[in-house]
Amino acid sequence: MKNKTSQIPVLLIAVLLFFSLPKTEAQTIQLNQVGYKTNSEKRAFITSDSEIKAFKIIDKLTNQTVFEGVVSIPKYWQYSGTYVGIADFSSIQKPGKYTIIAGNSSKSINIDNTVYDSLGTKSLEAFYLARASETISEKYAGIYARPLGHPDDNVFIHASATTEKRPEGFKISSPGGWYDAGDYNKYIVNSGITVHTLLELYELFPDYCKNLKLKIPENSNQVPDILDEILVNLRWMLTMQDPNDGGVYHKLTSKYFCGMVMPQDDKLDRFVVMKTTAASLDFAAVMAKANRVFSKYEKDFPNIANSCLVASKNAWNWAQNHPDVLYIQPKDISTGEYGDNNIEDEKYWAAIELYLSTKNADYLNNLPANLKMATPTWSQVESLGAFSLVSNTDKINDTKTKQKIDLIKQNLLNTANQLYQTNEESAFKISMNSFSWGSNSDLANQGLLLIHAYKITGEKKYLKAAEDCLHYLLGSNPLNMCFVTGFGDNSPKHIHDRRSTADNIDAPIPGLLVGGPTKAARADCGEDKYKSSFPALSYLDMECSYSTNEIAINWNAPLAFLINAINVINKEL
Ligand SMILES: [Ca+2]
Ligand SMILES: [Ca+2]
Repeated sequence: MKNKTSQIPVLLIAVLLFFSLPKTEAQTIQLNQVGYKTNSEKRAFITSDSEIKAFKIIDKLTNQTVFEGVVSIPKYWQYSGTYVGIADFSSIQKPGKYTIIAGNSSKSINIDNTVYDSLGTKSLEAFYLARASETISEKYAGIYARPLGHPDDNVFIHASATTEKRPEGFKISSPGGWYDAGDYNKYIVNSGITVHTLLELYELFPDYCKNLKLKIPENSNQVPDILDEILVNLRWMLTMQDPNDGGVYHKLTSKYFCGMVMPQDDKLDRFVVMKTTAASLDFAAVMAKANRVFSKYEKDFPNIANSCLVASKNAWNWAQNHPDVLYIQPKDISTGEYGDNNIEDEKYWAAIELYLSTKNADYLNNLPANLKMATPTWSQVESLGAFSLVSNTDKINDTKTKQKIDLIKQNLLNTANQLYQTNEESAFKISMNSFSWGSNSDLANQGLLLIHAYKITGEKKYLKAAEDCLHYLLGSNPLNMCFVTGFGDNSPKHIHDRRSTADNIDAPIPGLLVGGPTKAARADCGEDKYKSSFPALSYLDMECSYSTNEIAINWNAPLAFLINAINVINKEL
């Protein structure tokens, strides 16, 4: 999009330099391997031991050079220990297939307004493939079809969750929902943020979502397919509430992780474990949001919207009466904890969703007036409430509440501005400067937050920074990896996922975002397997690497949000 004409004198010198470069130096080009929309900012990142000063772009169809440019002065990136120059070819807006040549390296480029379509749908269809308690049929899943796993119709109440009416050993039915990650357990707090993120995509872009056709069994009914898919997990979540008191079980799990087997081959007993305040509040938030969305589909799903609201209020009331029940992993359970010591943010999120669905401003009474907004993760969710406010501002009338909401929006923008600043300073143009467990999803969630900043302000800088997150995830990174299975020319092949390991199919299940680089738990494969001590290079495409190469529903949801949001906004521009 940037006009390159002002750089012509520099360009001529650069072109001369280009042809005088030695032809043997080692260097690489990193870019978005899936492709660019015609009006995207387009950059290749050149990491090289010797300085590469120029690049050119060739149209594959005509074999003609269509652009020659200079590589920016390399900038050191401390997270990978590399010097990175930028080759900007944003001015190429004609759809097509191109080759970029810099030094001795070359790489393919796709430019087309449809490049994100396939990943947009595949990232959502991945949820269908993760459904528990139902046969995954060949008609929709192709080679990834599989028999029904985990009926979950005989789930034990664990000792940590007993009540008079549901004593230890009592059995409930809690079928459906999505497997959480590389394992087959189901966790409410992680389901909460995942469902919110997908509902948020729908609330912000309903018309686009209505036209998203997914390969799922419900794709011929009158309901948008994304809502059909969300409902699969919502219905499961509803079963996780104790109807006797409104409290919500933290998770449905076996006592320990099963082996690397297919879902139908895991025969371990399953339990619901401990009601917690965090699970009840996350549940209350998501059910209140679902009430708003599904109230428009009363004819298709009679009483679902109302059931969601009733369930939400009951869970909220339980949390009011049990304000600080934190999750404590029982001694006989060793699966994922999803423990969280600070649940003020969960309260904040649930209060906002209940306010938006009931119009009762009392829910907002005890909200902290000036809360800093962090990029969302499963344990840090105040921004999810803020996002819902952004997509529902038309529902708010009274002045006092409006003032409160303006402050919340400003706090969201403050965070977006920090992210933008980091992006501006970053050699790889990303808003992230730490590599925690699930770093790829952190970046996807930053992109999601930046999209909301764009929706609030209309300022394109936020949109561009959001798209930069996507470029990194799809290949513009020092590992030269497209971090989504089945996409790009270098993507993960050996993900930490029981299905992908046990199914005897070489290619992993497609459309899955892996956790990405982190130094958080390199003992998983053995410290010596990780070749670099730099955090952005600390990644292994091996099954053992659950710290960097696992997949998870709460990681795929922000990917699906980001790629579909950018796809639709781009169509609107
Ligand atoms: Ca449908
Ligand atoms: Ca929290």
